[in-house]
Amino acid sequence: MSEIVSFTREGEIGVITVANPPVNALSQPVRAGLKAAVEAGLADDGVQAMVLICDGATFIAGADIREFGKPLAEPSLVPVIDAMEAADKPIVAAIHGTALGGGLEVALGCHYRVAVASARVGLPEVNLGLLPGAGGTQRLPRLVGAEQALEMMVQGSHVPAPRAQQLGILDELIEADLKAGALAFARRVLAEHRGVKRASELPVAPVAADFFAKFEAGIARRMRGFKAPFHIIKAVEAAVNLPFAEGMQREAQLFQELMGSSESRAQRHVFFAQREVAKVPGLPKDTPRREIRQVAVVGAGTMGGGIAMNFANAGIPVAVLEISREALDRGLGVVRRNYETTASKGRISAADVERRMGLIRPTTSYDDIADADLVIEAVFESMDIKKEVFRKLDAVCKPGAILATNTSTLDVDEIASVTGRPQDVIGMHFFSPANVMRLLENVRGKATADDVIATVMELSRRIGKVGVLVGVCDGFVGNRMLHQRNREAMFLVEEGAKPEQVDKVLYDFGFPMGPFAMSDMAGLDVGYKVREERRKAGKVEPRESRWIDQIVELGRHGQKTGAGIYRYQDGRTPLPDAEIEQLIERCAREAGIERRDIGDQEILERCLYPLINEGAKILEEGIAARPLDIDIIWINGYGFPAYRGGPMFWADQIGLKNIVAAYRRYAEQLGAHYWTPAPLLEKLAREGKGFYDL
Ligand code: 3H9
Repeated sequence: MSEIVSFTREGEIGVITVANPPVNALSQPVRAGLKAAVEAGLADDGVQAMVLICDGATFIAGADIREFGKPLAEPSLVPVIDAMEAADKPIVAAIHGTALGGGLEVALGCHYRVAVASARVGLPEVNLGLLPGAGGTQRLPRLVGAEQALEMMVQGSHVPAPRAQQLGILDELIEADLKAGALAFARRVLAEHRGVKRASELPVAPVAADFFAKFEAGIARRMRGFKAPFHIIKAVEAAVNLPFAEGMQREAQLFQELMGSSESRAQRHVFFAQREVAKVPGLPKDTPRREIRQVAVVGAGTMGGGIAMNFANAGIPVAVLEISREALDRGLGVVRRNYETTASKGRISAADVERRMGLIRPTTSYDDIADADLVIEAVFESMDIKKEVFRKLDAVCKPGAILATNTSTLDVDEIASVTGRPQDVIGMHFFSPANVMRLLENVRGKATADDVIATVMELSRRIGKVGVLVGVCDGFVGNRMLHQRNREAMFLVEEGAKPEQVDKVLYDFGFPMGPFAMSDMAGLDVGYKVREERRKAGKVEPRESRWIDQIVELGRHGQKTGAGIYRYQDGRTPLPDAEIEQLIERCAREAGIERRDIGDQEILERCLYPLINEGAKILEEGIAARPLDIDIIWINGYGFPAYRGGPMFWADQIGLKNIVAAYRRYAEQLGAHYWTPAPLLEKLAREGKGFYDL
């Protein structure tokens, strides 16, 4: 037997132990080891039943995703599981940690399943653009019914053990030691002559004739663009309508289709990238961390309140500072209402609301935050005000406290320069709403110390965020790239596209909404102020599009004023507005632009290629360390569809030479100013490489 899978005996019970850290993934040696162990148990006359258990932090967490896309090394998983299920000696899966994907499928192939109460089980393949391909789509519906199985697989949810027992996935919860409990359970199975219970031999409960069509209609909008959820429905349909063996064939065929799909390739890339961002190049793994036991947030506005909620949610005490009592009460009132709304939806309890509010300590005095290990400034976006706050923090905060700014546009180094401790200063750019959005751009200044970076990156995870480290520049990574897209979107409309056409092209590409619907939601006055500041500072662009500014000057600031680029009858649904169309036509005439019909492909290229080009500049300048950092920012902060893998991954799929060729075409048509490819983009295209070859 291999060291990775061992077979031992405890009296009449054979114990199969998997030890393949970190998550006991089903790599080839595990599959081969499982097969050999079951054969050993069957061949040994002294063995009457078997227990399958795992070492380390978890039961098997799934197939080894790193093997995907490579030629399959025998044995494949399905025959291994089939052999386990076919065994005539009972096999008991003993689960702790997470039994996920292929891991749960192995357990479903066992005759019984027991687990500790803290364990969770699930079939999350959908998150990798896949479906459970080792019998999960056929066995789970036989245990829990088609609807429950579909819910679990389409959501990819991790079901807590007590709930899994109620559903019939688990036979028993073990209160004390898992191994001892599983052995006792196996002995009881023998004593009670319960024999082997094979999931594949169970019938599937029938469903209504229109059940699958209705289920599909129910997820169609939310899951648009993703392929796997719809393939999962087809597989479960097969479980209901076909004998087990035929259902397995259908599952295999659908699984193979997904495995070869661009959607799954992209989602697998995202899975690893999402973990890779936490590892900062050049920052040793053992960099010491500063301890963060209490936090303070300066500013109780929408942003400050949202930021504070993240810490309270994670059980970390957080002080919130405002200048006036009134502003403080208003801010914390909003926080309380947010929590109460969540509680009213049943997502947290009333006691949770009080516990979290209890962790938030309001104050109007800087002296009260002197002991904080981390202070996050979230005041009005003005350099002068921020500098004033940092001078005060420098004066009162204890030595070693981390001083963070939530600025989204200002120079972190300039803010740090007013303190006597620039090494302790860092940017933590939360996205709005800060208690919901998972992205956190952590901005390293010139002087930021390594242990400050390491601490903040780790803390990001602790508060449930995806922290990505970026450097200082105008707009950092996300907004700097967004600016490129928004500029072209405005030009396109001036040249003849309709706002709703531009929005539809980007919505169909997979964004949750187009740039104009997004601007209306965020408020048009925000961008207006930025542009005004730029104009005042004499920063004139070679081409300025004035139509959105004229909309703002009409008092139409977006959804909050009931009208913006669109009009809103119900307050939320954007409707095209003839008045705005006329305004756009007039602006175009005044700018001497001859309007024309613009095709969807041009809209897509002109909105997204400049994003990629800016990404290339960001890489060249070292503002982002790797293309994957940019991809994760865009997926978590800007709704870039995960099934396209992020802008840089997507660019590689299109081929950089095709993007450069489009740049040349647009340079001829529109001038070179905005259409000169970044040197890095041009170089990679010339060499026939992609960003991920860097
Ligand atoms: C499947 O099963 C297909 C079958 O239906 C059909 C087959 C025919 N493989 O997340 P963490 C690595 S599809 C390889 O930071 P946590 C991960 O990259 C699979 N590696 O820990 C990281 O490596 P590193 C269905 C894997 O404690 C390290 O383990 N299963 C795999 O926060 C630690 O991971 C899933 O989709 C894997 N399957 O969370 C489950 N999983 O240290 C995916 C993890 O080098 N996994 N790694 O960066 C998870 O959801 C979480 O990892 C888990 C632990 C909850 C298990």
